[in-house]
Order: sequence, then structure tokens, then C-alpha cells
Amino acid sequence: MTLPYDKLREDFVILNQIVNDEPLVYLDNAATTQKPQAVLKAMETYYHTSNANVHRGVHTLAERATTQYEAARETVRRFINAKETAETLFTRGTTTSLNWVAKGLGEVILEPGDEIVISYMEHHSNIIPWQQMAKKKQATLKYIELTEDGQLDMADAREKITDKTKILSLTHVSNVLGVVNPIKELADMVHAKGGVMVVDGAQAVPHMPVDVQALDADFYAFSGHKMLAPTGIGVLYGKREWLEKMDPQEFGGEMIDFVELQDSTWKELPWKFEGGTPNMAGAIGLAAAIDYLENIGMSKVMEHEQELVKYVMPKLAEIEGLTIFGPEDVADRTGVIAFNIDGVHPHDVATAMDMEGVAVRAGHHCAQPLMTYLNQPATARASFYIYNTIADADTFVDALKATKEFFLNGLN
Ligand code: 7TS
Repeated sequence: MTLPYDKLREDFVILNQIVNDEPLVYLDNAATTQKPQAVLKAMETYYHTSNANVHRGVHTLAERATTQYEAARETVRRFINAKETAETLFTRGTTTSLNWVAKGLGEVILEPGDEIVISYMEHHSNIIPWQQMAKKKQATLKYIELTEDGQLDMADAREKITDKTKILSLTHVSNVLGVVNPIKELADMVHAKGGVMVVDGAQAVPHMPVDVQALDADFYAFSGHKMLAPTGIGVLYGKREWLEKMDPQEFGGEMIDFVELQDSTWKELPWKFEGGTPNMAGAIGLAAAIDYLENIGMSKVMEHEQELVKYVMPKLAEIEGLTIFGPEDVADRTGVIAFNIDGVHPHDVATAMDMEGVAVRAGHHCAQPLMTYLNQPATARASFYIYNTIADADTFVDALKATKEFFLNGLN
């Protein structure tokens, strides 16, 4: 281990507890992550010293709140290397970010007969907004196939991305298969055809260095709560040229320049999109989470997860009747491992593992088209993060073995 991760756990009070008579091993990080003291403290300090509505008052607290909220935006901009803060919008999370893009961009560029291309590994948040926009605009929604081991089929991508493709919207990292998609190559592909590249970064930004300019993404969406920050705060990065052309999706206070009886004008970017009182404490919490992660280093975060996956995969491979979805090669994946045990329903797996104190998720993971594609009703899923240790990985494997024994042999 490259860093004292056992010590790092002390920052996460919630992890230090007994669940069902066993020490908690939290392996549901792809769903949401736990919050370190530093993030909770930053939010508490904000409420204790500076809480007021932003951009409105001239009083001292209002100025403090505005300064801190905008400083948080600058922290996010730097973290993802956006060119300017005007391109860095605060949202409620990835779902909101992708809905804003689908509606705003779809309205501006889609004509009947145009094509939107996504893939079979997308989360519902990166499927349904496009489905609905495609229906409205009489556009066609196309899906890129996957390879046998669950990677994006680049040959199929080359065929599906054509002159008709107006939008290519793909996940950077799959929340089920753990695969990392070659976004820069795909962005180059769609740009060569005159289309726009949208990226769902919900499972990437928390786990690896991300540079939106290097990727040449036109839009990039992610959620705070999957990277140590609170729920209810997320980000939509968009290139200025597109954000200027798009309409805001929420109208009301904060986002207007001037309101007349029959029409109104909008504030400049980024505020044009941020209707209503924003989530100030959430943005400040997100900035504190970024500070925390940067202090570790995003390359180290990625290395740590890969180390855990590299350690655990051979042990899982030894368990007979266990299927792991996604690539075998650890170099091609992050800390997400979806699996099934032959003859045991994934919900039963998750329930039995919970009895051992191990929190894993079971279900379709908001990726029903992927489940259909894999011919599985559901899967169980373990997902690691910075505070997970080799000891957690061992407990996970032991609990899995005990679960299998219990269901397949223990009932006699
Ligand atoms: N995109 C991906 C790839 C995701 O994994 C998720 C959430 C979202 C979008 C939506 O993010 P939200 O913050 O707006 O909800 N994924 C999961 C998951 O895998 N288990 O619970 C939530």
C-alpha cells in the first residue's frame, strides 16, 4: 500500500461500527461514498460563520457566502482542468447534468432523421434523457455493442458513428463492468463527423485524474456524493460555445438579467443555468472533498483501487460457480466488480453478505439494457474506494465463500 489507508479510515466515522455483530465493510461506493470529517467540518463551518443567500445581498454574510460558493467553483474548474469557471455549472448531480444537456443541446442541434449514439453499458441517466429527446425530435437512438469481455466494441463504434451522428454520449467508466472507455479517441471520432461528445463521468472523476480539455469532451457530468462530498451537488462542464447556444432548463430567481412582462434576459455563464437558490453548503463540501482527494493525489487513488482489484480478482477466480462481469485484465478496469454465484439470486447474496457486515449492492444498477444484454436479471456488485483495505478485500472473499456454502450446501 502506497499510503497509510488504515489510518485514513479514522477520518470516516461511519466506517467504525458494528453491523449485524460484525465490523462494517462498506463496499457500495459506486452507489455513494462516505464523507470524511474534513468535508463535514467545512459545511459546518460554513453554516456557523457564513450562511446567507448568494449573489443577492450586500451584507457581510451574503458576500462571504458568495465568495465561498464561487471559490468552490474555481476549485472544481481546476480539478477537471476546465478552461474557465463560466464552463463549470453546479447541478444536483449527474442525472440533472445529463438532463440539462439532452434537453438544451437536443433542442438546438437535432433535426428529424439525426442520430444520437450511446452504448449498451449506460446508466439510465444517460439513456432516458436521450430516448425522450429522440422521440421529441424524431431522431434515432443507436447503441454501440460490447465485446465478449464487456468493453466498448470500437469496431462497432466506428460503424455507428457516421455523418448522421449529432451526439455521442458515453460513460467514461461503467458502474457495472468497471471498464474505462477511451473517451479521447471517441471524441476525435465524433468530432471528425461534426458531432458533439457528451461524457457521463459519475464513475470516473471520483477514481482517476480527469482533464476535460485533454479528453476534448464537449460536456462532462459528475456527482459530488460519489467522491466524498454530500448528496445534492454535482457538476456539468460544457464548452462555452455550446453553453452560449443552449437555453437554461430552470427559470426563476438567480439566473435572470432583466425580467419584463412578456420576456426576460438571462445572466451570463455560468449563472444563466443556475436558477433558484443554489446548494451553497454542498458546493463548499464538494470543494473540501476535492481538497481531500488532491491531498492523496488522484493517481494514487486509482493505484490503490487497482491494487485492491488486482489482489481480489485471483481469489474470486478460485471460487467455483462465480461469474465476474467485465474485463479480466485489471489494467482495463476500476474498483467495481459485478458478479453472480450460480444458483443463488444476487439479492440473496447481498442479504447474506450483510449478515457478515459486508455491504454490497444487488440489482440492475440502473442499467437494465445492460442486464438484458448480459442476459442477467440482476447482479451483485462490490465497489472499492480509498478507505477500503486488503483486510476488507479478504473479508469480502471470506463472506462470499460463506454465502455460497450457506446457499448451496448449508441448507441440508
Ligand atoms: N451515471 C453513472 C455511470 C452512475 O453510476 C450513476 C449512479 C449516475 C449516472 C447517476 O448519478 P446520480 O448521482 O445523479 O444518481 N450510479 C449508481 C449506482 O451504480 N448505484 O447507485 C447509483
